[in-house]
This record gives sequence, structure tokens and C-alpha cells, in this order.
Amino acid sequence: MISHLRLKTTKNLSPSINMQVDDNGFEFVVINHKNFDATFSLHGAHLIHFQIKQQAPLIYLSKSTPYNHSKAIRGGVPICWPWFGNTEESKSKNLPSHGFARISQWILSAVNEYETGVDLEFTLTATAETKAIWNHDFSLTLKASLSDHIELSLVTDNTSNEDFTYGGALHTYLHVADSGRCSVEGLAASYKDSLDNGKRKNSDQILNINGSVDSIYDANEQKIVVNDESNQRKIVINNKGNDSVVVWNPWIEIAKKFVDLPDDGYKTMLCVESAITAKQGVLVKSGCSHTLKTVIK
Ligand code: TA6
Repeated sequence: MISHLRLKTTKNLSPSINMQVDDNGFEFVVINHKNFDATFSLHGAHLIHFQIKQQAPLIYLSKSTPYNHSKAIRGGVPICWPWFGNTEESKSKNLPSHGFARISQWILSAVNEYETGVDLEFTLTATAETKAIWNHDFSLTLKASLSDHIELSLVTDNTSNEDFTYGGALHTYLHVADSGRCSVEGLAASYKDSLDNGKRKNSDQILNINGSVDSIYDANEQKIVVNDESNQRKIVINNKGNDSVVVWNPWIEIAKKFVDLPDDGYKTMLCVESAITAKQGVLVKSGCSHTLKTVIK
């Protein structure tokens, strides 16, 4: 829900889409389509709200998250790029967790509205600031298609003269009625447990959420099904271009450590992420591109 945000319209882009800002000039793209409502922030090209009319929100957003350009918004679908989590290099240089894309100001580069939905494109290109952190020329495009489902494609274009590798994630925070009454099917048979030094473990056929979980599953071709039991719905996720699927819920004790997450926030969120977590990342040759995608219904 974003009703707690006090926004005012600055520009109408199409019948259902307008630009809005908060009291600090933080910019949002707000979509009020006849079938659904959605909101992106230009900060991070960050989908922070998606709700089909007469249904519960599909995306979780923390009511405690700040909206400022130095921090990532907690919730929504953060774009983690060009690395996942913290790498040896990012830690040694005290660089932001999950890369800089989600704390950068993107440009809304295309808007298209039609009977059943909307298509939006956001772009981020290399600057002196980004090259000081990650010394490559690139063009990053988020292609969002919203209708009765969410389709997000993150296209990495290598516009430099040399090859590069990248990691990251479409770090989706699903909204669920009660995470303790959720289960996840379709995950790979093996995962690395980030709560146990990344130890590789065999997984159960069905993952029941009943405590802190931070697991990196190998990607497989299967669809992932989240049984959001208390909402009496199943959320279906299909990913492409990922090498892993990350499932995260901080649960009670870890949630308390996040100032931008209410202490009970863990109850109504569950992260299921389309991710590239392999140490070597994905190679994008000079002049080529790679797409990381997630479809959520
Ligand atoms: O995707 C899971 C994870 O890497 C967790 O380990 C936790 O750190 C989470 O992301 C949130 O990271 P953030 O940098 O957004 O606080």
C-alpha cells in the first residue's frame, strides 16, 4: 500500500500514468489502470507497489522505509546490480550491498498504455560516479510490463570495448498474509544456506516458512509456486537468465535489526528472487547484452 505516502501529481503521462513527487521531491511513476494499481520510484527504477483490483497487494513495501537517494527502498523489487550481496571487492572498497543500481536515479525512457496494461522502460547509463565504483561503460534497461501479472526484464548492454561480468538480482519482496503459513514449491533439490556459512544442503520438496531463511537455490526450469495460504492464493514465479533463486525471510530476531523494516514486517513479506549469485557472474562480451527476467502472477 502506498496510501501513507503524501504524493502530488506533477505530470500526466497517459490516461492511467502520471509522475508524482513527495514533499522532498522524490519522484514516482504512479499507475492507476482500470484493472490494477502500481507505483515505481525513479530512484532505483524500483517497483514498490502492485495490486490487482479487489485483490491483496502482490508486492510488499515496508512502511518504515526511508525515501532518500542514499538508501535503497525496503521492499518492492530492488534491482541489485552489478553484484549480489557483498563481494570480496565490494567489501574491501566499502561499496553498497547489492550494487549501486538500486540507489541510482534512473530515467523513465518509454511509456505505453493499452487496454489490458502498461509497458514502461527505465534506463541507467554509466557516469563518472558509477565508473569510479565499477569501471565499465554500460546501459541498463528495466522493461516492465504490468497487466494481470508483473513482468520485469533487466537488460544489461555492454557498451564498453572490453568484456565484463556482472551479478545481481530482481530482489522481489512478495506481500503475503502470513509468512508463517506460506510454503514454496518448485525450488531446486540443492541450495546454499547463507545462514550456515553458505553450506550446501539438500532441500525438501516443499519449503515451509517457519523461521529465518536465507537460501540460494540452484536455478531450474521449473515454475516456483508460493502458497500464500492465508490469502487463499498461489503466487507463480517464472525466471529467466538467472543462475539461482534466493529465498529470504529475516523472521523475528533478524527483522529487529533492520531500522527500515517494522519488527513485525517479516510476517507479511517473503523474498523470492531471480538472481545471479555465482562468484564468476555472467559474462557479457563487448557490444553484447544479457537479460535477467522475472514474471510474477
Ligand atoms: O537476498 C537475501 C539477502 O542477500 C539477505 O542476505 C539480506 O542481506 C537481504 O538480501 C537484504 O539485503 P539489503 O542489502 O537489502 O539489506
